[in-house]
Amino acid sequence: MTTTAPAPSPEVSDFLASPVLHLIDGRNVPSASGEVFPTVNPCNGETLTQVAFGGDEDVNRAVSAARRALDGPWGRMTPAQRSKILWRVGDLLEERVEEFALVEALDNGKPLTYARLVDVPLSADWFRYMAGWPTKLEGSTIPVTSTAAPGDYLAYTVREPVGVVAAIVAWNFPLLLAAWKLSPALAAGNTVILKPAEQTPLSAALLGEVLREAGIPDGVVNIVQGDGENVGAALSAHPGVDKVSFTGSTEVGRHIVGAARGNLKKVTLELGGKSPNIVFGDADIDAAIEGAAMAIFFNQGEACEAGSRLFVQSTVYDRVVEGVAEIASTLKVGDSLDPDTQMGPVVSEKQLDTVLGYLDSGRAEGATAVTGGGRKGDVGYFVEPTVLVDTTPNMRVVKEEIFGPVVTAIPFDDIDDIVRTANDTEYGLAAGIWTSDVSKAHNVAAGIKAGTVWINSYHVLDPALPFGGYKQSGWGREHGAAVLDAYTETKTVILKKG
Ligand code: TXE
Repeated sequence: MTTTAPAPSPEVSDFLASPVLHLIDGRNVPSASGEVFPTVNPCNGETLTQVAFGGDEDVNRAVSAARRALDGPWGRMTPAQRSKILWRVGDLLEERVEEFALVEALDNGKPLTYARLVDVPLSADWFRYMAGWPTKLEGSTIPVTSTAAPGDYLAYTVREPVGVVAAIVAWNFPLLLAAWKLSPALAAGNTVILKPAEQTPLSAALLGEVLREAGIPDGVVNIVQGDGENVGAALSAHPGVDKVSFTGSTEVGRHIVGAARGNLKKVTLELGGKSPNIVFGDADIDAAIEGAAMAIFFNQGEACEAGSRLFVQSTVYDRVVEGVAEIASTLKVGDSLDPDTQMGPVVSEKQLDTVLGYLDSGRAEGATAVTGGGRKGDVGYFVEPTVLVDTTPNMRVVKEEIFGPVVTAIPFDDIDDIVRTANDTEYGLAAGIWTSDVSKAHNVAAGIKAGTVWINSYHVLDPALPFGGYKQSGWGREHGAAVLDAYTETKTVILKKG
């Protein structure tokens, strides 16, 4: 694949010139074992730099540092002081937007243009939104009325941090997912060990610099790099960790729940999806076509809420499929640093094999690719934006999360049937509805079993809006006021009055 990509900036070249270390107790340190692993640019498979490969000892040190920091200056800070620091993190991210965007694009493969417009500014938004919460975590005064507790009582609740939080994140939005975990955890006064995905360790290391510069005390945020089998599993099972907040596959979510049983640590999970995107005949069809394409092809289809099952009312099916296929075939797929690129490669060779495996299985089971259907080029991990038709409900491409730029387009006639079909999945993260009939929109939204339903829009995420999954798409909600419940314990205090 040809590229007109610019060379990385001097700051980023300097950053990549030495191995990326862990951040433990305020210091950048190598692994206790001295081991490193490479992180590669998915546009060409070349190594970007080496990264410390964490193990048990690094995890133990990070957990001890986080435990100590709970009772240190962080625990003694006023909520207003914590607010200021979180706001400053947002400012610093914005100041260094170019550097963060470049690192994210190189490491993940997403277009630099989108990293600059979406990943970095949204991460700043999250820190700023959450900066408002420390001063608003209130308890309440509650009347005691039980017949078993005669007497005059004063009872009230206070919100306290859960304690030491392990934040284990995926590789599709490395910086943003870290912001989704860190900003509410810190707003609520917790300390954190962040484990970035091994495919995309870089932006977290830069975030570590920003957090320290903003005034986060030593040990409050620790970053342990490495893989899931070693670092992720050790954190999930660690008796010194009070809570795990995870974003990743449903399969690993199950492992984490199992590992967390030892000390019954709190667990919240943001997992996979196979979200329905439903276009009715009365929709603004041009907007629906564009929305349906963006719902699946944004971020190479590597989005947990991607609209990967496109249901279209029969009356407009041909037009919508043709329109989405037209967009797919004209999307500029290329090097993440090329300013014209609209879609980059998938994140890794493993992910490329997974997506190509699904395309093979779809073909073998009788599906047809209207456009795309294979790998693009032979350098890097590029996949053609693909629209599949002639599917049946039991095909793997219809049932399983592909996590690549592949959509199945399926016709429907009846509104009751479509709600049933849309819900015929083990997932329940998100859904889209395209119609100009307001009653229909709300009726269908009421019937859909998913944590987020977009009407005449898609992928709209906001720090104030709860986000999370029904069914096997997760436990708990992130963002908004809802996420603070997941990062606080409520203590009830009861005083018998004199
Ligand atoms: O994710 P993993 P993978 C889905 C998507 C994708 C599939 C596989 O369908 O094709 O998952 O991706 C850490 N204990 N999603 O294998 O393994 C790991 O190191 C503790 C959807 O890359 O779930 C990384 O930091 N942690 C998803 C994180 O889990 C473990 C986004 C996620 O990696 C661990 C990503 C273990 N035993 C993939 N094993 C979404 N919800 O958006 C791994 N990890």
